[in-house]
Amino acid sequence: MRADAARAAKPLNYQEVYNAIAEALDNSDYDDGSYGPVLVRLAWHAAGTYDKNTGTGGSNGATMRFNPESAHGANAGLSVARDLLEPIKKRFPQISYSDLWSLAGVVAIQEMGGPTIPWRPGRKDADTSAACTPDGRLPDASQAHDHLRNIFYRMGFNDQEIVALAGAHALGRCHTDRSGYEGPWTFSPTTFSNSYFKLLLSERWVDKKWSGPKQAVDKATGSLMMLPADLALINDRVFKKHVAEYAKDENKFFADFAAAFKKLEELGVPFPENAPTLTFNRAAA
Ligand code: DDH
Repeated sequence: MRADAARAAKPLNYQEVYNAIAEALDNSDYDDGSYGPVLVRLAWHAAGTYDKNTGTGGSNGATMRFNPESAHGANAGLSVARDLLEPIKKRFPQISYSDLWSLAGVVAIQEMGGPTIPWRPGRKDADTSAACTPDGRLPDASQAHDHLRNIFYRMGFNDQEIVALAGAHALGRCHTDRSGYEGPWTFSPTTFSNSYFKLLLSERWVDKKWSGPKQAVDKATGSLMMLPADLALINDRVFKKHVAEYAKDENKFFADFAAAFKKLEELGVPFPENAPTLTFNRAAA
């Protein structure tokens, strides 16, 4: 048997795949020093296309490999994350792209100090672009609470889950050459924490003075940002109640985020009946 074939026949040890992704996260020349945030965004955009009424979209299929989905405006910049995972796909050819992308989200969150997220393998890749979802299924950052509810209710989430998931904006930043927006949400964009909720409530958010799209900056330093869709979480009574709860209680946020992110990653996935639920040890621990 050739070496490749022998490797392909061996059952996959997902903790080994986890460790390989964890090793690829740090790069001092990229953004804030980690590919973690953009991997989380890849996992979320692959899954967040789900429509519970038609059963279409979701992380199964990894249809963002294909045009037109790869070229949807919301997915600008995500080729960075897909390309980063390519050598890992080559090293572990048995894993599907759709499992690899969703596992990468789990790895990034855990390695950046977030909660343990139970994960199940079993996603299968689509062969052609025929399964690509139409543009417009992911949230539009310029819009407010009604839009958020329409988008996330379509996936099957409730108000509390919408707020918990938005806490991922503790991580990463906006790039003018991707979304058109600019800046990070928190002072520690490679650490998973409840800072996003704390800052939403503690800072004064004012319009950024620039020729770019409407966004807010913190009045005190001008170095942090909020999208109109972020501010919608404190301009709506029900959303704001959850923001306040998560700002006060990080453990509660971690528990609720882990549950909601697992649900997101599993939307519409026809797992084999015997698919085990796995949890992974942190490589950095
Ligand atoms: Fe987000 N997000 N997101 N987001 N997101 C952006 C970046 C990141 C919205 C818009 C943007 C979630 C929800 C929303 C992450 C995770 C998650 C950017 C900037 C925009 C714009 C992209 C760029 O310029 O590079 C909107 C709108 C919503 C919403 O309305 C709810 C959710 C649910 C998650 C999640 O992971 C569960 C992460 C991480 C980033 C940082 C990416 C990076 O490269 O850094």
